[in-house]
Amino acid sequence: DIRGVIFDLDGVLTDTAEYHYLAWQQLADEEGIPFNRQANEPLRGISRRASLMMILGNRQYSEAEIEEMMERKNNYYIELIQTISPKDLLPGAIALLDELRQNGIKTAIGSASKNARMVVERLGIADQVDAIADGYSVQQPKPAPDLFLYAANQLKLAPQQCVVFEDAAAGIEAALAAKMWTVGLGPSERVGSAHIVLPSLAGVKWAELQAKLSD
Ligand code: B16
Ligand code: MG
Repeated sequence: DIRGVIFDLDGVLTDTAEYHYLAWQQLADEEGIPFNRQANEPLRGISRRASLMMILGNRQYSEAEIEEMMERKNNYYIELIQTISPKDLLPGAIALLDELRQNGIKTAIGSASKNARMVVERLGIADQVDAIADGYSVQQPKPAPDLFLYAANQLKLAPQQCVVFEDAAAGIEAALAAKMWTVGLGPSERVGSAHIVLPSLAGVKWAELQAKLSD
């Protein structure tokens, strides 16, 4: 039986991807490194450090320079997310959170972001979830299963009792490695390895989904 749902944040409950992109673009421009929306695509769901490494390519920087750039990007990002409000929840998010609560299903956030807590608070859903696993919770980022296992542990559930909603390939990989059920949101080229693939949370009914997953 599925007893818990773990939501990725960026790309699932809200679309902070645009702000991550704008912040990386500003950093890349300042460093004179070619970067654009298309180059940003593979960064989806990837940790801050891994994202920077992909942007830098084989250019050589010291650890101190790398840390300074991560901090600079993060400052731009934090500035951009100050305007987030409940209207930035993606369609279907609140309805599903409500339905889960009514059905006694526990919920958690499983986000790679160190800013997840701030975003969750600004979205106004901090009281609607039972646990938050974020960029501070574990050492190994997605696609390692650690973050989702941490979230399940917070909910006091076994992995097999949890379903993960993810929009990123690395996130589906992480959830499958954790031996959890998976719902991929977005194109199947990206999340096709999930048990179920849906375009978004819009119109998702827990009762229907549960039936499909236990087939
Ligand atoms: P931060 P998610 C991820 O969030 C983002 O998708 C990814 O673009 C970002 O680099 C990563 O969090 C780390 O975020 O720099 O704020 O710690 O999709 O796992 O909710
Ligand atoms: Mg995501």
